[in-house]
Amino acid sequence: MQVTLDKTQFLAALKRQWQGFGLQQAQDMTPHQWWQATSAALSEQLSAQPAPKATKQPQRHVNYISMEFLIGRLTANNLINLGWYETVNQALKEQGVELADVLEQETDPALGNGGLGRLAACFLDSMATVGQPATGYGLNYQYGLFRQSFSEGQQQEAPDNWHRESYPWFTHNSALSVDVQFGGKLVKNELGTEQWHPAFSLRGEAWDLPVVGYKNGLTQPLRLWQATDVHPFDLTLFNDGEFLKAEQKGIDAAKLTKVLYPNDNHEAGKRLRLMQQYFQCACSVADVLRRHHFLGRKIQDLPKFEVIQLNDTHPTIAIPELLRILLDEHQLDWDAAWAITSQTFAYTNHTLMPEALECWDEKLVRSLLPRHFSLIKAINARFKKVVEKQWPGDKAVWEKLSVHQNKQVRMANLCVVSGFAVNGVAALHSELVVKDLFPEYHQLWPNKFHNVTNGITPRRWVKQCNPALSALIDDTLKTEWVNNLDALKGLESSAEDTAFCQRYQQIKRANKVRLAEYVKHTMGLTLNPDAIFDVQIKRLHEYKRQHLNLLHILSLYRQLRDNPEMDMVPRVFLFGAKAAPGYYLAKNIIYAINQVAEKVNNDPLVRDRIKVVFIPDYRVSVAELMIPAADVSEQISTAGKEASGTGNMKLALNGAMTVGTLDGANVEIAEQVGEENIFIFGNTVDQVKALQAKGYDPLKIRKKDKHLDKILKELENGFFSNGDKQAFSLMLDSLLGGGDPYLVLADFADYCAAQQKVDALYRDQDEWTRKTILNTARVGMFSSDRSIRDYQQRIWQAKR
Ligand code: NBG
Repeated sequence: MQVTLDKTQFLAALKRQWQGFGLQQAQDMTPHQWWQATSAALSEQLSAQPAPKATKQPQRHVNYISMEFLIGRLTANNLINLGWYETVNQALKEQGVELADVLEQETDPALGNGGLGRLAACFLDSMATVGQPATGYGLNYQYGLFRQSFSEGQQQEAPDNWHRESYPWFTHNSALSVDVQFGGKLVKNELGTEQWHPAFSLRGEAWDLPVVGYKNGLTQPLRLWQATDVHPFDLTLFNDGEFLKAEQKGIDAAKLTKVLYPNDNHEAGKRLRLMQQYFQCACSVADVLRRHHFLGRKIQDLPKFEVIQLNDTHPTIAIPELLRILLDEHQLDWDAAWAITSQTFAYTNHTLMPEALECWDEKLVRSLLPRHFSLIKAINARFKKVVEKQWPGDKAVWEKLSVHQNKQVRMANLCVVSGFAVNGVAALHSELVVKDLFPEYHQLWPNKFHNVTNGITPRRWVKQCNPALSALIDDTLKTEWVNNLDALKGLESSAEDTAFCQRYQQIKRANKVRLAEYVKHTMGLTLNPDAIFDVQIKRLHEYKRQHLNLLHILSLYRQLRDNPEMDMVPRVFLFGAKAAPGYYLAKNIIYAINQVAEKVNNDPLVRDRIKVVFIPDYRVSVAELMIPAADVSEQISTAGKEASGTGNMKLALNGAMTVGTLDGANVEIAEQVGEENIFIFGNTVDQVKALQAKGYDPLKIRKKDKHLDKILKELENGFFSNGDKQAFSLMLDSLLGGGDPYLVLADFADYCAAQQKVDALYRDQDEWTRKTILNTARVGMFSSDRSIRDYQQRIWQAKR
């Protein structure tokens, strides 16, 4: 049941806000204060809604623990999901203010790196929408993902202080605080049982954001833990005259949730990171148990009512934490405690990249969490018996499967051994998880392994970011499709309707104009909205191969200079990507793209047929502008490396044609839209494996391909870098001397061929439009509502 907003009450709440700012009238507010006041007033109105009647809960409550929730701006999203947008729009208009302008004032809460964190945000939205009872658990970072700018083409990082202390959607309930212990030692008591004597403790405060279901009256919490000291102010020191030191402990504690680690698909391995992980898990597990006890339920029934979903291995330490509480505080015996634990946890794997699979140094784990380390060893010892039974005397298998090996704790293994379910995030990825990553585990427990293909929320990724397209779909389908995305199938016949095609085309063009205005405003560059907008937006990573895209640009530029009259459809190559600050090769690729952009964009010979634009500080709100404006979606990772991808889904849904490898969810997108409506190129997973097995040599490819050789030479000889021959050496060394681990050169020719097909098709605007409409119509299965229903059926609510 949708809840309604009373305009008079909203205006009264708004008034309380500006009065709180000490102003005489609403009109005295700055634009930012308008956003602040509007959001705070809405937050107040939302909190005042009566809680929906608790249903007799037949389903397990989902506790989704994730180090990252890349939620993006909330005010617009909440207005849409609440169904309050129009009322508030009207109310503000009467005050002479445009809601759309007000919404632009919000700083993105950037509490995640990329796909993994954004997926978590989409899943919360979908769980609230489909009525899956859930709590999201994360950390309330003071600084989100760094802000990116470019200085002479090089990435610069600045801290992202998003002002969590004044973010209007937070509610804080001090009754929910949890104290978390660290360090110290284990002492055996007279009975020989281990007792943990921790060295220090920190307090976790619960800061909640509302996750609003789409027009169903349901709101669930995203609970973000924030660290403070248990005794933030030391009165003894203060009384001794040490005024500055008196607050020192509080300041130290606050360091824990100061900053998000800026790595994507790469483990950080640092002590502070492990502390963050444990802090988050300890707070969250305590919270789950508190709710369980509050409802008067028996501890043995925990798995009947609760499931803890681990978003990648980052929250793995929650497993020994629950076990510890059951053994040490509830005094259960091992079998009882293990039965509960192993039925409560489920684990999602998000990557096969070896450098992203977390392993913790045993010394670190032991010093920070001695009791947990001891429990991990106990889990491992018991598991050894299982392995010994299946593979008697096979040392190699044990070395592979063991949870604790070579002085390392392997988090993924701990998850598989201790959880009741493991899933990958796209069909191909889940197959590789079973075949390449965990084959022996699969042999042991075939029923533990599942696939749940990722999805995206249509609320943010069409309704909110592409209002014109949403209106067209409303007019055409005349039914609610935003929470039933399969309904888009009904648009297939419209692909043959001229009037519809025209409107669809006009909407795309208007979205391109809107993006061009943003680029003009922020970068001073003029874009031609009639050019193909070719978009690659994702973290910067070698395996995602932004440098393959760059080589194609260089190929076109070379051809234009060889043949200045060459007939090509003008193209704007748009990039958005952050590189982890310590990932120098990725930063070198950014630099290379920017240097090429500088040259190409200013070469009169090019006559704007190629434009290269690296939009700085790519983030959710920028994605919301770029995705509706894209004609081409670049999904060009080396086959087998991208677990799923979710940008690919957003772009196809908003009417971009995909140029992609058979990797991750691209495989399923191709199945859905039909091979004739997507540009697939490149080596497949099996071909990649075969190439590498027989000893792939990029230099041979270079030797054979004269055109490619010329392009590479121009990167090497300083043509794009004012004579500096070393400017791109990190990138070039990896491509050439380094053996090209991601097979960029191996896919280059086929990639260029696919791009030629793009050029040819775009000339036939009717055919192009028809195909993009079919993309929109056929990607309904990539709604995250469907992902959540799959989780329910296959994992959370499955019969056990
Ligand atoms: C990322 C994958 C993406 C995938 C998202 C969400 C990590 C560890 N993995 O392909 O690289 O779409 O997870 O599942 O960030």
